[in-house]
Amino acid sequence: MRKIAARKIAAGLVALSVFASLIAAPARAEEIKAGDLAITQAWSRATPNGAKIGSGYFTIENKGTTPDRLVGVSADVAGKVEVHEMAMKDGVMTMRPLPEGLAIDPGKTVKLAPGGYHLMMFDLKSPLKQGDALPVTLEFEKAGKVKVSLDVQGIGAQGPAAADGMQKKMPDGAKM
Ligand SMILES: [Cu+2]
Repeated sequence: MRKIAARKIAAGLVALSVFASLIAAPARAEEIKAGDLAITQAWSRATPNGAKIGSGYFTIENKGTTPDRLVGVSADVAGKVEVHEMAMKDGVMTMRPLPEGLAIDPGKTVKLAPGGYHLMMFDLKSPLKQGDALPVTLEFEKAGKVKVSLDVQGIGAQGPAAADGMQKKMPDGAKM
């Protein structure tokens, strides 16, 4: 009797966490739509005074049936913005700009996050401050120019504010 009840609860929790992971991203962040693209969880990290380089992250979902491509980024606060990828090379983490831009295939979600794809802002004119909404313009091959604002988190942040708690809770819940 006890066992059955425990199993039912466990099954319920699994269903709940699966459901939570499905709805977490769109429900918790502002979604910006541009044609078939939906951009969510746009965030950045505060920079120390005098720093000339900042980073930016967001998630792009292509809900359409044709591929698109992020080909350029600009921000008033930065002299230049590049889309970078990080990769292990001979045991060393390196990063490099994507010469062809970042492909967003139909039906796919591409996430820019620490340790992976990211925006790199050069020649910052002023430090990025926690709590700021930093406007950047993304340029897509098909969807055109899209303005998004990056939610500036603390200097050591590893994710957008709303998703932070989820990332900590999800792995445990998902294993049940
Ligand atoms: Cu970089």
